[in-house]
Amino acid sequence: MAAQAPTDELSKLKVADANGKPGASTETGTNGNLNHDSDDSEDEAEDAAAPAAGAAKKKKKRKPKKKKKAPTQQTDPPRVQIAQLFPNKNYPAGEEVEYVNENRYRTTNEEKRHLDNINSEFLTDYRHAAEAHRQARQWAQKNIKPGWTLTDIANGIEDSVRALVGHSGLEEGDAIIAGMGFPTGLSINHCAAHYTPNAGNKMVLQEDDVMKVDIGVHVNGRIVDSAFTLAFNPRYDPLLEAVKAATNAGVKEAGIDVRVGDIGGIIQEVMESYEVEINGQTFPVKSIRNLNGHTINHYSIHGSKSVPIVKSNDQTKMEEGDVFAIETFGSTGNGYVHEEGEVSHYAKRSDAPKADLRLSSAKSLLNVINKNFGTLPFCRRYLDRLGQDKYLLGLNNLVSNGIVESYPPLVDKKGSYTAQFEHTILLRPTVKEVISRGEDF
Ligand code: HZT
Ligand code: MN
Ligand code: MN
Repeated sequence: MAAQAPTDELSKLKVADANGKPGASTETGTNGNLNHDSDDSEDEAEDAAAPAAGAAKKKKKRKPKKKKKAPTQQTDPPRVQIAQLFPNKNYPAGEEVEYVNENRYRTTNEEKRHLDNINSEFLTDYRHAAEAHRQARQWAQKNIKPGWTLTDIANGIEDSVRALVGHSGLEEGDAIIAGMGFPTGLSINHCAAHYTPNAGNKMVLQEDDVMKVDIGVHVNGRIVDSAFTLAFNPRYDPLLEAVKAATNAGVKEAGIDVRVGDIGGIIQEVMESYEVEINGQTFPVKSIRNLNGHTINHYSIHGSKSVPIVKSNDQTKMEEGDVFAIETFGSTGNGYVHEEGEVSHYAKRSDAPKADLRLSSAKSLLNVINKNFGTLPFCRRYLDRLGQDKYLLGLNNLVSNGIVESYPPLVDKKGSYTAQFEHTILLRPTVKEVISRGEDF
């Protein structure tokens, strides 16, 4: 194994200028968060205003010359805060798509534009989280190779996310208000979702593996949920293409007043128009019928609406203001998953009962969960890094008492291969914004 561990040392190598939009850094800001490009014209203006010859000599108070600073660039691995790269909170927009049919009027409608404007903090936080997501996954796509351990992959991604959204006024007292939105999913082959390594996991990524990388980033509780699939053997290309096309079809179909069941039908139609040949055997690509997309609420990864990925008569409509994770899964197996294997993912239930806990380890663990995650999903590694140990009895007790929900790995039949692509979309009053869209997917 030519395992190349991710390094914590900041390489001198600079990557793409993050100040993507020309003019973004020229806007005047009031928050003191400007990129201080020194302004030499100030001195020239002083010269021009100098008293004419013969007048009493006035001692010039020259400001010391400031060095011209280049706009800050991202490092490799990414460790420069997104807030520093985009002064005045000018984070890049996602893909903005105009509504169609009866909702065409929304883009220019005065009232809808007003509603959009009063929601600007929501949008700023979402765009901030989405840019961190794009930069962390760019690192992942470039660096993850067969031979890496899943633990090194998870740490590489999570160290990036935390550095990108961390610090700089984003902490209120003790509460961290930006960071991982949920544990990084690293689900391989027949495992479709909710796998991340627990402590001591020595699993190594293999050349013929198909790995779903599902990353959650939140800023002030606005969670971007977006995933892609990595494979190194080109034989999986049609599988990955099927799922990418199916997700894009779902993203395209989504909109205000659209019925979620109709989206499922379109996703399935696109997904199941593909087949994939593996070792001389041809497999139809199936939509995994018991997995679906979902709404996202503030500090809560799953809201009350689902988006099926097979034909369904679910008449639930998408509405203005909804945030959806549009995710589709394709499989060479049964197209049906079940829970199996050691649990890594957990989350406190938002409707958690106020039980009087008998077990002191459960009581103290609940305090740790409340303080560090609230209702955001977490994994055992996140407890380990907080210095917690011997917490399993307490954790299982919280699950038994219905306070914490466990999310076991979701797997199709052994020997099968599954793929996933996922985007978070905002149904803004004026436009649909595919907030997690990048050049990659
Ligand atoms: C649960 C726990 C997590 C939400 C979907 C998902 C990853 O399968 C309604 C529909 C993170 C996310 C979730 F730690 N799940 N998206 N990305 N997993 S889900 C779900 O439980 S609830 C689908
Ligand atoms: Mn996800
Ligand atoms: Mn999701």
